[in-house]
Amino acid sequence: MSTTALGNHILVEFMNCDPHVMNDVAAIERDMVGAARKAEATVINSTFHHFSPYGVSGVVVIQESHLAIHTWPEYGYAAVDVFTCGDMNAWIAFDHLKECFGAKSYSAIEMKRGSVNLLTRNDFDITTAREKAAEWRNPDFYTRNVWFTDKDEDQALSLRFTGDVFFDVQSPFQRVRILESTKYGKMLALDDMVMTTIKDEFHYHEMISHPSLFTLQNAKNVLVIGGGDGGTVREVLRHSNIEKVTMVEIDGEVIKACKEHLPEIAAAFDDPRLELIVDDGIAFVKNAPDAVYDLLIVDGSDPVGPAEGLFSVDFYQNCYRTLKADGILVAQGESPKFNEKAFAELNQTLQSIFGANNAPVGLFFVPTYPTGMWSFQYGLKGSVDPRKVTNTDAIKSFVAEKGLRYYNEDIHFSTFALPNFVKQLIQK
Ligand code: SPD
Repeated sequence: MSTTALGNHILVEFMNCDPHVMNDVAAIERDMVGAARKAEATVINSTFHHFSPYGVSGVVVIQESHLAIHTWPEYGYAAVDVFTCGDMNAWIAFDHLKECFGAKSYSAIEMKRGSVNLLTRNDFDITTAREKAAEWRNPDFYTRNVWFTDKDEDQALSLRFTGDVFFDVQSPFQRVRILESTKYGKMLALDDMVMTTIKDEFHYHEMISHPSLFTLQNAKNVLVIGGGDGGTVREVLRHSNIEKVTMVEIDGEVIKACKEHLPEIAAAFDDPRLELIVDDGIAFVKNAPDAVYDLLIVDGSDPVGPAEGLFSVDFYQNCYRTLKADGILVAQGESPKFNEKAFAELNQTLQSIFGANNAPVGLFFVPTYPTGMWSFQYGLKGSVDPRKVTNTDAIKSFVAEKGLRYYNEDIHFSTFALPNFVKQLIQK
């Protein structure tokens, strides 16, 4: 590729093609993606549409730019363009498509795009660009089809969002964003993972806190690691017996974003019983004294990036040490369907530290997490066990008085009922 142009664009007319192929959206998508791969492009995504009664349009987005097509089967014709940058050879894609489409004739022109001699290079400042994007609001006359996708290599959960970005900051730890999803309202995303949304956050925050607090009955001193959105401490502080909550969140940008844009979740940061520390939770627990906490909650994100250490044996050994004799640990336990390995390994860790019968798992549902099925995993240091509570009347009146929307006395027990495949994942 010449360094005098940014890109190379070939515009192709394929004529006298097989009309059936020209009307077969699946075959055309396969051939276009195949052409990109044959030319050693990195395929990012493809979108193809079949028109009624005939005609296909589609685009393959590649790391090196794009391939696009529009077909008129009734004329056996396809208009194709291949835009490339870097070392990719667009003519390899051309040859592949000519063969796949059975084109008996064709014409093509090649253009260099973005003549470097005519352009001035700017220093591109990503922070300014993101600030500008965050200021932009949809004036309502654009129809958007923008999706936020939380995924691994094989599965995903996508939420449509308005395109409005309220906060977008690359912190030293992760990309922190507040976006607006159409169904679930504003949401916090860390890197490309959904953390919480306005409309379903209560599933998570009620279930991370109330089952263990009703088990302990009179917890006074609580440590929360992570939980920067504030939802967990909001729920813990609903209990009048709590005297002190220490919350240690590594990323101050998460707290800032949620205070500004998710005030319904970040609702208890001003409670005088809360001590908020912006620091590394793993180091905090390592240096914490022995036997001081009634309850230790690990409200971390997934085991990539800054939360990776929240899944280590070392960390949970320190959690065990700093709990009181009858103390309880509750940790964000991942999904037995989305992340079986992390789910099972965490349980093995907890079993090895707290004992095989002292590491129960509670399942609950979060519609905005991949697969919807999520877990909290417990470590019971003493004999106090959430599966054996008897104070259901206290739960009932608390639920009614506080207007809880997920947790109740039935859910308290049913969360610990596990499908067989989950039991197998965590067998002793
Ligand atoms: N994949 C999502 C894992 C959830 C992690 N914590 C969410 C924070 C809510 N306080």
